[in-house]
Amino acid sequence: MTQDELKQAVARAAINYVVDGEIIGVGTGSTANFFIDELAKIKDRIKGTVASSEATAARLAGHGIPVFDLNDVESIAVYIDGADEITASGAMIKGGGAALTREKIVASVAKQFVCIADGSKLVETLGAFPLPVEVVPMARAAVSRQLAALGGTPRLRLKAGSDQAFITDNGGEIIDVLGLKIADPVALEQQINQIVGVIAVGLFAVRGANVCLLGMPEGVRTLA
Ligand code: ABF
Repeated sequence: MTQDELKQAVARAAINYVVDGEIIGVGTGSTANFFIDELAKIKDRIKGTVASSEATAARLAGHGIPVFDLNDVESIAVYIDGADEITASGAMIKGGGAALTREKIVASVAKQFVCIADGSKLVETLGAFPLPVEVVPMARAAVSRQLAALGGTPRLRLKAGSDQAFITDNGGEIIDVLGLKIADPVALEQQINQIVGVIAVGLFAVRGANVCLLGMPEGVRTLA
């Protein structure tokens, strides 16, 4: 099976977690895109969605799936999204797709977080994937110094093919922190959240995934 076929398999399996008549939180990235395409097939069963990025909102709308502003919604039954790395206990690194802040906000409102990923994303210790941290642009250098003091190597994310900083949907910049071995994801998430100028850190451990659907060659493995 190709990596895309593994992503498609977990996207299909995630439909079992969609709650009829409810609002569904939808993530960002290639696995989430496969999920959106599956969701389109049952769109009449749900009330609508809240999107974690402009790109996801556009794809949902393109399928004719209603997209609500989070401010107009009181509850979200389930949030379904991919990850860059996930542990067996559901702690994740997210934000390779630059949507970490909105992903974290939508996930925080959802009753359940279902992570969908191909099996290559399962790790014992988080940190081989550079940890994304979204910052207010004027705080870029100050935050980077503090991230370096935590033992990582901060690198400003650039727009593809340019020497300009990548700008997120929120007007923030992203610092990718290389070389971290994250033994205690909850503690590190809380510590980075304390740095003034940080908008959000791509560690999802305080609120991790409740369920993870992993695409393996032998089938979809469920970690709960
Ligand atoms: C989002 O998309 C992110 O938080 C993560 O960075 C990325 C995973 O992308 P893909 O599904 O393309 O591997 O969920």
